[in-house]
Amino acid sequence: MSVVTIQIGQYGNQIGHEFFSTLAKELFCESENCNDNKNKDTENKTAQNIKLNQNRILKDSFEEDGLDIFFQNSAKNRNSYVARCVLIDTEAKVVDRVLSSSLSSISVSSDMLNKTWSYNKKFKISHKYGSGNNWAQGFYSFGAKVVDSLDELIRHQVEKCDRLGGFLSMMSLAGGTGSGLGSYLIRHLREYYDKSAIISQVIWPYRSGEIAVQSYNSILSLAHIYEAVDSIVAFSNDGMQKTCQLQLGLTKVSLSDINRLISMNLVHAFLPSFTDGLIGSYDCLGDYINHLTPHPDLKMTSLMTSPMVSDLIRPFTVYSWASTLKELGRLYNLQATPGNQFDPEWQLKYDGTLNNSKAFAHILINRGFECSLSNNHNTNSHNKYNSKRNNNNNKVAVKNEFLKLKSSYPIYQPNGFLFKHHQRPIFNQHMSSLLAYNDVNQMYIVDEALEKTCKLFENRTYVHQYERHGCAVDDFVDSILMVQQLLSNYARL
Ligand SMILES: Nc1nc2c(ncn2[C@@H]2O[C@H](COP(=O)(O)OP(=O)(O)OP(=O)(O)O)[C@@H](O)[C@H]2O)c(=O)[nH]1
Ligand SMILES: [Mg+2]
Repeated sequence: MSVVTIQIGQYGNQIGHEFFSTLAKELFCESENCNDNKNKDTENKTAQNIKLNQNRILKDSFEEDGLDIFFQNSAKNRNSYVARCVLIDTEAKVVDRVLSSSLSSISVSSDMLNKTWSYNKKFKISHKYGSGNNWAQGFYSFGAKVVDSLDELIRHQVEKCDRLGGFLSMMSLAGGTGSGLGSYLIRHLREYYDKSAIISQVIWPYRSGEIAVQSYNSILSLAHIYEAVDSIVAFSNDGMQKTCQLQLGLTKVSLSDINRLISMNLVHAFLPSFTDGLIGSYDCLGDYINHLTPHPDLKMTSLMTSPMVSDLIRPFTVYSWASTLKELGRLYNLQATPGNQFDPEWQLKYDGTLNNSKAFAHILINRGFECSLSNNHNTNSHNKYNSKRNNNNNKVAVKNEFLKLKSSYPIYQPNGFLFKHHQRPIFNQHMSSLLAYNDVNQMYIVDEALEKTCKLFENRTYVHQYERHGCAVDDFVDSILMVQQLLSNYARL
């Protein structure tokens, strides 16, 4: 099941590049963590060899599957991979930079096995000038202009997939191209690929106004993509900045730091993982959508990962499932509880306004040694290896922390908490956990953007700039109503 990624606008292209680089680093690398030497002394040589072979098979299929989802093997060189991706921006600068940096990312180190990745230059569309942070310019002026060429490129990428697992689009909500042209394209995609999965990864702007009309753009794009996509995976620049400070200990946070963190979350979420007791091929977007956003009214999701440690202290960090899951629970509760530290003003403003005590669904993914909850379901090769490796202490720790995490947050639907795992460690960490959640937490950002939009719109501030590109006052009214409905859907949880 392969996924075609579509990078739109500055954010879309920058995060897309970081995402593919993180994937490549992970999948090209002979992870030393895969070769578990820890129990050397207690096991005889034959057992060790069996284990090493099992690890190798497991690792190979993980890497093969992971690569096949997001990359195509180059016909000329089997060590070189081409991202299954279409790149679009209305100005050439960012796309060109991203294209050239992927071409120069040729690895020479032995642990990367001399594998390389790049974009295919033919799959880019760019123009001279951007959309000037104007959603209407991206949607109305550029949308119709570029949609046919885009269609063609996307169709070509789809034809290169043995089986299409869906589309992953990446864009900001606040700019003009990503939000405007991106919304146009996503609606168009839905018309042509009505049965395919579409996940849109978006970034909320910094709250303290980078762009005067950012709330307009955010509300217009959210309203225009909501129906067309299956899930929205959203991060906010403020939230990620705080996470960089809290988890990575950074004092000065750049957009690159934020992008690196977002990419790690996405890679954790979409690389292969298994559900106990389920046999079958892995469908990264489908599995996410089926569990987290099966309801058409509730599609807002986000991700968090633990442990997130800086490269500097990673080699000196001692990992355990108990501490990893405990940390995840702590971070989640920090974010979920009114009075969270991610945004202190939220407490003052929203305490009690929204019913922020409920989630619709969660997915927990554990990656690394002895990560499974059970050893009873030998239904696929992964579990078979895993069960042999499970040591009781770790299993108990995983189970205890898992149950705590599960019960710390009431979930609306029965069986709303899905547990997934894969024994292959990632990010050079023996163990790591990701929580994907569909809950009311993000609603404070939506609510705030809506409030700002309504304030501006009351006096028709800046509206003429949108009308110039064919955006009617009714577009604003419909979008505001749509987002109000979205808020009330979550408030009912
Ligand atoms: N995290 C992160 N945010 C970014 C990045 N680039 C832009 N943004 C955010 O995206 C918003 C602006 O959107 P852009 O993606 O720059 O706009 P665009 O889609 O290129 O549209 P135009 O430039 O108006 O044509 C702001 O909220 C920025 O903070 C990035 O690399 N990382
Ligand atoms: Mg731009």
